[in-house]
Amino acid sequence: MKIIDLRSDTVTKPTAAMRQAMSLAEVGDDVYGEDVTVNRLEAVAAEIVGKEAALFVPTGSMGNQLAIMTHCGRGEEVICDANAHIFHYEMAAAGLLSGVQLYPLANLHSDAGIGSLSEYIREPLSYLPRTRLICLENTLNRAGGTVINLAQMASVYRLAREYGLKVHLDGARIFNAAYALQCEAKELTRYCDSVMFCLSKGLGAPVGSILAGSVDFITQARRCRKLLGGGMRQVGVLAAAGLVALADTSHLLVDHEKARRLAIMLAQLPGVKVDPAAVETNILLMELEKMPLGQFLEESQSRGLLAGPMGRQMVRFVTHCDVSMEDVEQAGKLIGELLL
Ligand code: TLP
Repeated sequence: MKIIDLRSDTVTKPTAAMRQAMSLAEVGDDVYGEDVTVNRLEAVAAEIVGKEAALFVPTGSMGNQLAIMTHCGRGEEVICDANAHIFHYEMAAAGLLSGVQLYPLANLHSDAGIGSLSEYIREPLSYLPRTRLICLENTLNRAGGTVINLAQMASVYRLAREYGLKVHLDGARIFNAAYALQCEAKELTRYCDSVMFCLSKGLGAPVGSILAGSVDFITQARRCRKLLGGGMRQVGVLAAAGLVALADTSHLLVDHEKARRLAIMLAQLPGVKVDPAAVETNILLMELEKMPLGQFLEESQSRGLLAGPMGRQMVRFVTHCDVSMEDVEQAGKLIGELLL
């Protein structure tokens, strides 16, 4: 049975071009700074997001945690959206590794949320924690891959500057955001001090993410990466795939069309709620009105369709380059049959 895997864009496999580049990659010991392929990837990545320097890290989670560890001191506070990946899916690492407290705000990623953000920045009183960092996520995974626009990012950055805070952008899917906004990734990352983006999601590389920022920031983050056991030696074999991934990101736009197509199909079905207008990128959330989530996921799996849970009654579908438009239409049909 053919499997249509819409659990995540993390399931994408390296292309033939990536595998070839990996097999030919020139490598060296990256802890000594001698892996020329890693050095090239870091230079290219820094340029793409308009930052002075970049660091190749094994995962997006490590990139985010290095940013928190580098920007913050113990006992300080990080404001984030209540849907943020760093809050839900990073194993409480911010508290565990950096000794910071997350302050998750409902709907931070909205005009209203940004409008009231200053209320949550701590006053400089001796008995309060110190706010140090605002973490944004574009696209916001848990909200269904939604996008915050340039004006919203600019407002947060301006406010952060006013209060002497730093801004970190979890841009795991920054290129999806940029395509949705019809701008360059660089335009978005102007409004943050550091950014993490993933090579191993919709871009299809097998492993790896990038953390970018100022030279000083990356120098310190590199020390923290070693501290966490992330010094990776001859890792040019992986960086080579990352370079191929960054050479052409335009297929992400097609992924957005696939998600919209699926949303339109699902919106017509009984027993579920889907808002096609809410689908801005490659992630689509479907609310089950009657069927228990576990039952839906089991029955769709038995028909060859994999999806993921998001909360208690929400199913997440993520489109990517390893599923075709036909696969997506087939998925829509299968779900229609399952819900009958
Ligand atoms: N997201 C994964 C799961 O962890 C939920 C997925 O399937 O979407 N930031 C964002 C916004 C992410 O979506 C993810 C991964 C990460 C960071 C972490 O990246 P990795 O998995 O490389 O640690």
